[in-house]
Amino acid sequence: MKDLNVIVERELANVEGEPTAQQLIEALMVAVRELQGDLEPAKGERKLYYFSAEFLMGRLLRANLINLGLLDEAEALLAGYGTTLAEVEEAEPEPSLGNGGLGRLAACFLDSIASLGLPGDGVGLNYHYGLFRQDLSHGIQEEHADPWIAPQSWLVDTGRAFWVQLRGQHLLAKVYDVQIPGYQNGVCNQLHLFDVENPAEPPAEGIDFDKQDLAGNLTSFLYPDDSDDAGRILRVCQQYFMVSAGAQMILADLEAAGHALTELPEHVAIQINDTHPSMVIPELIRLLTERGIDFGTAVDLVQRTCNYTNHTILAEALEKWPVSYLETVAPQIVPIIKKLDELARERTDNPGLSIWDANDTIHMAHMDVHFASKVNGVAELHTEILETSTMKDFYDLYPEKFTNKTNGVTFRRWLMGCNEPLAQMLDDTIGCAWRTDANALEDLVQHVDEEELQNRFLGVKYHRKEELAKWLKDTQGVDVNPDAVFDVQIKRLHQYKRQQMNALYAIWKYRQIKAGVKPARPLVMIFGAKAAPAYTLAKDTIHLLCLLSELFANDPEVAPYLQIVAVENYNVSAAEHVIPAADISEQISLASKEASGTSNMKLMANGAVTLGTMDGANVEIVERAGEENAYIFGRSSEDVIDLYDTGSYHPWDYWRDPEVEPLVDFVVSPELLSTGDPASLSRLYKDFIAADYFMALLDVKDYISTKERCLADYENRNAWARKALMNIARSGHFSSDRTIAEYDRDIWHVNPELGQ
Ligand code: H53
Repeated sequence: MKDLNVIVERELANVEGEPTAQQLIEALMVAVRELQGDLEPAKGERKLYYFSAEFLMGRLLRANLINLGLLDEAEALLAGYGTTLAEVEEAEPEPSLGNGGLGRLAACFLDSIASLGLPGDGVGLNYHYGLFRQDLSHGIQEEHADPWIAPQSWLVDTGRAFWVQLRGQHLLAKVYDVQIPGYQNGVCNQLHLFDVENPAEPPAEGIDFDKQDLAGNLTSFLYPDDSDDAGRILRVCQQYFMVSAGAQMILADLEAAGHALTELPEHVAIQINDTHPSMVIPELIRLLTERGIDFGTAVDLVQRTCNYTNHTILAEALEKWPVSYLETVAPQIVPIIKKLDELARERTDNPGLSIWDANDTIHMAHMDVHFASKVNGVAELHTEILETSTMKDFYDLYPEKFTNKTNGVTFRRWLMGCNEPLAQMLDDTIGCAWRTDANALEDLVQHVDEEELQNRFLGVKYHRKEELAKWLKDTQGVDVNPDAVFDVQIKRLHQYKRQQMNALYAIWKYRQIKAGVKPARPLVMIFGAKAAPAYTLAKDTIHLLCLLSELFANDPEVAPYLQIVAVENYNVSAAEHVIPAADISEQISLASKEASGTSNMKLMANGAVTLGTMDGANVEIVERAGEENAYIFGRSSEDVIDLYDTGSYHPWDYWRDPEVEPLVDFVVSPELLSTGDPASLSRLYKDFIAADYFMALLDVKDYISTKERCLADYENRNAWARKALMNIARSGHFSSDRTIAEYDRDIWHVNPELGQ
């Protein structure tokens, strides 16, 4: 049996003097990789392949040590070198293979699949420069390449490769694996990441690259700028590269296991994560027919194998590609898509459900719904909206396909890993059962009235706030006061998530303070958000937040009471610092627009209280935590859908309100214009008064008064602690172990113990 200490010692044998953090991390990575290499993948008759354009894995050393049951041993080893894992892990590069919720969900799912002992691997792309590294030093978002692949990384070169025919060239897709160990169960599954053979060097500046150099740049960046045709075609190339290599790998595995191709659905389940991997459907059909199976049979086999998860009702995220793009990228699948469209038209005469529309546009989600076995939304409300509104005609056609699978997060990373003091408090109060079954957190309900526990919780939270303060000081040079309320909004920057409404609150609070209304306690508003590089209004909002941050910091009347902190380059590692320290969880999307949200779940499990709308999974969170333990405001999703349907929302009905107008006007005030970019600020201003597509002004007054009520309640520290404890106690439902067990029960049927 190999031993962590022995391998680390072997790796450090040639180091002279004290090893650096970098050397310690590398030695530990080698050791963990070797130990994981000796574990077996989960086995069964049927195996899941989870296809996703994003896997936001985060750092893996701590997570893997936890799952291997070696965390204490590693800490003891590091103590021998006078250091701790928390200190050295800052040297571990974070793979940035995702944007936000969708990618992080995929990572949580892989952890749960392995931990439940289910046969299931991830399939994705190995972007060399990831999403981008965000630089806020000039008060705007600047993007840089984020090369994360160091000589010691978690990638294992498998030596496998598949040829993909793309844009008239043949490209070799090499397979790199990232090991995915289960939680103390001896299982190790894999995430397969495809990569081009000869990747190009990183760009010297920014994130632009030669879009024509397909062979070199195909796996350079996640979601290359798609504001022009070349960028969009490159995205389609990435998607086809991923699904073609993935489909070939699946058929190769099937045949290697001695099965006939006609047995595909008995041995394989495919999950299509959003529409990015949708071309796996025609590609698999193509590969099967190429291998002698007739078209009708191939369609049936693929349909019984594939399932689709929808993560959004925003039209922009439901991909539609012009036929001409597909003709350019992969003409070999175009006749197949044509035939699938014809089959779909035999099933319905509703032209709104066609795959190939009259404008020669291919609707990827339509192809998924027609040719997948199951279609799921990611929270109860979201699935209901799909069924009754955005996909109503599909639901009427195929009611049996639709199912809800409310998202979840892995408590191994998001509680055990990132918040040891809180985990220890839970162990001491209710025992350790919650570590393998998050539902056991429910036992905490019996203790929420204990003053001693409330005080201990407040102590843990304060300690985590001090730690966040130290991290912010070390990484960004920002001072924050741990006695302040930490009010946290962490998510991609998007108008539907309404960071701009939160900015209006900040303006309101600033004006209050300037008018002499001093808050009982300082408020630190913490934002973590990246904007898509081509999304102008989102970048304008970041600029506004940076300007407000500076304005408050430089005003001695305001600085002691109000601060905005924009966490630069917000990513998984930053989240692991911010989430345990949060008091308030801002979940303020326009009702009906957030499919689920997952930061809401992580923050809940770490004892933050939700301030939010009845949207996405917030609904289920509040249902469990109790309305008295959350702060809910804003119009309902029914009202909002009705406003859209009738076209009756006009911002000008709201912004002239005497309480709202000064807030909106402040966006173009001399205070901000003196240091800000006038073009950017006036774009935001005009958007508020003339468009406000996501109705920030509709809810802003209710938002402000609810937030004030929340802040007032915060002053009763023990009553607040009780609310937080109730949230933790009722968070078990949002474990991705529960979500994955449901996917398996209703969709995949891969659990060898349950049988098919
Ligand atoms: O997926 C999360 C949801 C969240 C939703 C997000 C998402 C992306 O991150 C990217 C594309 C997309 O269509 C949806 O916005 O509400 O929690 C996981 O389901």
